[in-house]
Amino acid sequence: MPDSTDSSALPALDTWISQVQFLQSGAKVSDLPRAQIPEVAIAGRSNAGKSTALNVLCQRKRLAFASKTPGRTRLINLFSLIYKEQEVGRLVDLPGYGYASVDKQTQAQWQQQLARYLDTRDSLVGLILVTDIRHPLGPLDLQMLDWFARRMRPIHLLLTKADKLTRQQQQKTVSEVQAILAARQSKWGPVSLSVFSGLKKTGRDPVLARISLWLGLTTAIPEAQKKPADQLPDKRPIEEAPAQGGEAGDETSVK
Ligand SMILES: Nc1nc2c(ncn2[C@@H]2O[C@H](COP(=O)(O)OP(=O)(O)OP(=O)(O)O)[C@@H](O)[C@H]2O)c(=O)[nH]1
Ligand SMILES: [Mg+2]
Repeated sequence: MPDSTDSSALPALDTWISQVQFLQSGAKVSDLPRAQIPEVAIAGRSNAGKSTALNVLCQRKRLAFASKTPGRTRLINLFSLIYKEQEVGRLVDLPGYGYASVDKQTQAQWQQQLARYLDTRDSLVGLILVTDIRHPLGPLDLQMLDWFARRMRPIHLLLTKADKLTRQQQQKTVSEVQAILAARQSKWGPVSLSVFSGLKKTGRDPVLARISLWLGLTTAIPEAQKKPADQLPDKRPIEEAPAQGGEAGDETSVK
């Protein structure tokens, strides 16, 4: 944790995010370290590109395991953002939802832990929802948004695999998605969005800006990080997880 007397501003996250370190994996939320450090989680449909996005954001090749086989990430993986030898935030790579090719019991266990993490983790300060720009906001993503919005945490929708579309197609999709977000704003709250490509490594800046904002890294060392976890807002009982099956540059905030 940063020294409480340190009031100096942190340099831009981009200049030190690559210092990120693997912290711990857990099959269950109860296996995770105490919720004392603010966490930004990366969720989305299986194979959407979550682990790749994490690697590219951190400018690291194999920090998180990415694979063309859906269901690659099976654990909740925590990574520490280290600045001047102090842990100032965490990034969390989550298992995907909607992957049908594992047995039902395993699938149910992942989903239960994913839901439990998103629903109860006190230190969760924001969610990056990764969705494939070619078929964004599928039924499961919509369900996730409906469900997660109750936690009143900010959400950033990352339209990834942008390299698969032309610039014009990207813009069309962004407009369509913005219209959906605007129509559901009363339910979901403001959801920001940006376009990304893990392959081309483009679109990092808007996401890093969100992460910085949520972790309070834009100005001085954030007060939120000096508070015990139980002072962070909102803790609600677990409800049913989003069901199986759906899908998920330029900063394009709909705020
Ligand atoms: N063309 C393209 N392929 C991508 C991009 N991002 C990820 N991929 C590919 O999509 C596949 C899945 O990527 P992952 O990052 O493992 O996806 P994930 O969401 O972490 O998947 P699970 O852990 O299984 O839920 C891999 O074959 C990646 O190389 C992208 O921006 N462009
Ligand atoms: Mg993954």
